[in-house]
Amino acid sequence: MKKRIDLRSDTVTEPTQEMRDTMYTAVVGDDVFGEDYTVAGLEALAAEMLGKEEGLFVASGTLGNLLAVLCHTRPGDEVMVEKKAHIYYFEGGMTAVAGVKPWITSSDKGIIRPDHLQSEMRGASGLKSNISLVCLENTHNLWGGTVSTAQETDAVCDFAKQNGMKVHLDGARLFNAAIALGVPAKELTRGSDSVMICLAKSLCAPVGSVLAGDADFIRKARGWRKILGGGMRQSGILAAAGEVALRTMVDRLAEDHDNAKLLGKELNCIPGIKVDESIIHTNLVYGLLDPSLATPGEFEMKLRQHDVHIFAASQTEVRFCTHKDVSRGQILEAVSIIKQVFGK
Ligand code: TLP
Repeated sequence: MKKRIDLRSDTVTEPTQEMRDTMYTAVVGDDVFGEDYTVAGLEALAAEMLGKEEGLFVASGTLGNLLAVLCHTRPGDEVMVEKKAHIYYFEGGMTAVAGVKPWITSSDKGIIRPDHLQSEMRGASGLKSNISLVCLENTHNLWGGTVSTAQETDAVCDFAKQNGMKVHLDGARLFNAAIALGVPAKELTRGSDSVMICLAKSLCAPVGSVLAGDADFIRKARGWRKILGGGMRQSGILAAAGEVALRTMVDRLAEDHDNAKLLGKELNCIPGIKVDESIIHTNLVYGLLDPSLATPGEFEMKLRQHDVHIFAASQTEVRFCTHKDVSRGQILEAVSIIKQVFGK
């Protein structure tokens, strides 16, 4: 049977056999009572890899980001976010739950520098800034999986600290950034007060994210997690897969990045699709469609009929995401189907 080629997101990845086996035999307890040692093991491993004191296992990246905002701010505060940041663009919790006001900053393709923050530092009233938190994103999803280096992150964290602001890093795909740069992930988190990483994206675990920071921050985040109904019981079943993800799935990300470069190059040869290959360093590829070829919605629908799945990301762009469950051969097959369907 022909296998579907699913390039919508790395969230579609299936757990590995080792993850399934480890889940089956995981030792579990009631995590709300602090008795699930598999969860505790995952949290400790993640904290160690991220250079933070403690970690907290949460159901999703969205929840991890929201807990960070709740812990770092008070209602009425302003939070500096990049205009296409996932936490602002797709997640509603910042305003709906935390009661803070997003304060938008520009960036250089998702990479924020101190001068970007500096130019936005005046508060909403035009008087003293009320900004208590800066949110970063690495890799930056909507800008094409762009990568901020350790130096770029340090610079913006130093600036925030000097101006009395905390920094939270949305690292849903932080390990992709670390592999692309060839540095340990903890170099990219050393200046931030907190970081969220996703286990269920490119690392292929079935569920979950980890929020990490100092012990006091995690104590508060644990309290907020309970208030929001995010306390889980025998969640070691899920954490077991997450631990395998952190141990075994990081180094292989280079393969996804190579496949993304190949895909970007091939797509660029198709008339009507424009890809900025210079920004492909990780596993995301965005293609700008000429309206005469198709709208992103039409592009998505037509390819679906051939069992190739992509994501209409905006009115003008489509997104392709490479991951463990799409081989190099399938990338080439997808390109050949796109040529067949949209070739003139
Ligand atoms: N991103 C998903 C969906 O939004 C479509 C994707 O496929 O890219 N931060 C970043 C940078 C993300 O990309 C995502 C998910 C999240 C946070 C939220 O994670 P989840 O889905 O676990 O809540």
